[in-house]
Amino acid sequence: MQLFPGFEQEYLKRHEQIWPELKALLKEAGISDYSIFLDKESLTLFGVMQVTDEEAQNGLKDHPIMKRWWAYMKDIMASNPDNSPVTAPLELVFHLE
Ligand code: RM4
Repeated sequence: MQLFPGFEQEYLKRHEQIWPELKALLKEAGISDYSIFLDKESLTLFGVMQVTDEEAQNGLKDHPIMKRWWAYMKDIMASNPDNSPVTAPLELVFHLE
């Protein structure tokens, strides 16, 4: 994902104050150990999460809470016309368990 310049603190603040209902929704969709890292130079955001239920995760994009969060976030990060964040898949090149 891509953050707009000057919104580093605001992005942090919004996630420190993440809505409890969004947190619950993500967990219900089988998401855990969800971290987002910021590359301060490029302002690229890297999300890493465990997903136990791919189907439930795919259904998130149509959920009203998810849609409300994306609408709330679109002023500070690159977004698609449906307000979902612009994302690019990352290729796993190494993993140590
Ligand atoms: C991000 C972005 C993601 C969401 C997290 C919680 O800024 O909106 O889609 O999963 O917040």
